[in-house]
Amino acid sequence: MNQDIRDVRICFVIPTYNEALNINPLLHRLTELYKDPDVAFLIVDDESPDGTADLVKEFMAGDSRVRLLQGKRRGLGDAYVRGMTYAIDTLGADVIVQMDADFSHDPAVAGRLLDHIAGGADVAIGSRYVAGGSLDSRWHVRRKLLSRWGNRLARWIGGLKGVSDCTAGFKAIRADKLREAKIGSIRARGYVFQVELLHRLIRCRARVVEEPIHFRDRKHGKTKLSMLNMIEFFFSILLLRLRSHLTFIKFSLTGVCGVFVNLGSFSLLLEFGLNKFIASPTAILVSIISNFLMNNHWTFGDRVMTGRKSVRGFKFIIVSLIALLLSYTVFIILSMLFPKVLPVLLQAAGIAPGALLNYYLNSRWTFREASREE
Ligand SMILES: Nc1nc2c(ncn2[C@@H]2O[C@H](COP(=O)(O)OP(=O)(O)OP(=O)(O)O)[C@@H](O)[C@H]2O)c(=O)[nH]1
Ligand SMILES: [Mg+2]
Repeated sequence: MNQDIRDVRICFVIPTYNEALNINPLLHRLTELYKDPDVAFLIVDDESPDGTADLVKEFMAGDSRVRLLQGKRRGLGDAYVRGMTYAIDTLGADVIVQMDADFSHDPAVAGRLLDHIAGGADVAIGSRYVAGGSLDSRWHVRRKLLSRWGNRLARWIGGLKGVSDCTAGFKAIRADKLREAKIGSIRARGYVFQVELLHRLIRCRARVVEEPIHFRDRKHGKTKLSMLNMIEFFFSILLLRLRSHLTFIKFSLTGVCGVFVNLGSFSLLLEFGLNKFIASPTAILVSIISNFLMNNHWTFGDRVMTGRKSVRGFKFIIVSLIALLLSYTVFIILSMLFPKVLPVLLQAAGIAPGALLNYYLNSRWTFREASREE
């Protein structure tokens, strides 16, 4: 293990469910390999009926670096969220190593993952699908196909094109990136947790590297992969994809609301006897302000943004003017090219590119995410 990584607090987070046959040999191996007093080993056990937790407690008596977090069984994802949050907030971990308890992940390889972190990576994946990586030949062909296709789906539908092993459960991750990725809000229960976590980390511009590993079949015990997990996997990946379009849908809905706010306030101002030439720009201004507030708090509300709200408001107005200019230019050009076409159709044709540019600039500039500002 690289010297630089020894100055940081490392915490292995290992979820267990009925791993009584594996846990002791695993803890022996890990504590032997990683002797530094700043390394902790957190076992997250969910009331395993086979007494896994009791074995961990026995081990803890001889090595205070081993910790146990117990909870109700709500799936692998939930166990990881609890474990990682505890490791960061309570144990003060700077780097998390996540791995299975069944020896599928070779404890010695964790050192190589940590070397990548010391070298500047935010996430180091123990990868089965990069050159040099491999799967246990004893794995049933059905299991191999499931894993391969699960990965392909995650890459294509989930939008994780740059990563070869998107479902890997063996990773070293910097704690500050996990915080930035707001892992506490991950709701994925089963194995799809790995995909959602990676998706969030990549959105936070995490530097990801992949280290080839040989993935061994579990040493003892039974798999917990269920049909329900597979169904959850498929739908969650679709949702991940939809979520990136969701921002655009919210932006469009905000635009539609803006039209109603504009016309509503225009009529109201006329009711109060205001001159229509003053009521019109006032109504436009009111709709720009309401659009800005909706976008700031709702459309892009889940983004972490730095900078003052007033500055964002100013940028929003500039973007609105640029989009207006584009719409108007398209309208003029089309009016010259097709003088006989109904003006309302030409006006509608102008709105489309204006709205797209409006979204693009607001998303990339006005409401830009803090992590994208380097
Ligand atoms: N705490 C907790 N751990 C779990 C849960 N489900 C699985 N695990 C643990 O998560 C790790 C991965 O689960 P596995 O059953 O090995 O899943 P897998 O590696 O895809 O499948 P096999 O190795 O073929 O059994 C193991 O250490 C399990 O004990 C759970 O609901 N809660
Ligand atoms: Mg396993």
